Amino acid sequence: MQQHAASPLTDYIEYSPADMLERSEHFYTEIKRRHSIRQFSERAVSRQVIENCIRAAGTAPNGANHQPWHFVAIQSPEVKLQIRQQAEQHEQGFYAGRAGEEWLEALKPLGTDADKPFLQHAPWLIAIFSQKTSGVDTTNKHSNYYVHESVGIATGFLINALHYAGLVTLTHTPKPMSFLSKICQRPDNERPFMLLVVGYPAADASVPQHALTKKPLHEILTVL
Ligand code: IYR
Repeated sequence: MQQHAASPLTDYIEYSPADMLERSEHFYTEIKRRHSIRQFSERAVSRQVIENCIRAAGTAPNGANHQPWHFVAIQSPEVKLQIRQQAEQHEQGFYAGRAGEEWLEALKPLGTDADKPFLQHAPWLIAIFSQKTSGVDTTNKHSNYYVHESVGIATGFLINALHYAGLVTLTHTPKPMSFLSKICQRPDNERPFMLLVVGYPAADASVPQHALTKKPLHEILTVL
């Protein structure tokens, strides 16, 4: 390796092979309880919980440690309403035909439509932005690398952290999403990546049966 400033690894924890197996099983059991939820309760969620989950997302591996992301956590009823109205306006065009027949057919088992009440009623929306430029110094002069991969991993960490805390989420990607940049007043070097809806499930929340069927291991795994 090239010369570089480094600190010793002090926080690694080694588990016995038996504990490792148990932990891997436990994690799978935990994460398979995570579902995309579209019916949210209006119950409040504390800002500290959201902040801790964003801290967790910010530890994600990423290109050259430029950390090319920004999170906007929205609890303001006015801003949520604005987001709902604009998202629904775009989604109406999408469902009225812009999506195309094949895409609309693929969405039928999920039961989705242009109506997005959760954008107004869930306690938090987290708008995730990716940064094409910035570098570590945020002077905005440097390129970022593997931006989509990096922000995708950070978003995965965030979804995981929120699930671990006991909250439910929906990954929402209104199309187009550029209205989010304006509403959230984000600079030119940023693009909206995803809108995460966060909160408690409504008492009558449901999961589309279609979404519960996961490909078996032999289909998703090749061991060489
Ligand atoms: N963005 C739309 C459509 C949609 C697209 C996919 I791919 C989904 O998995 C679910 C929905 C919407 O949110 O309704």
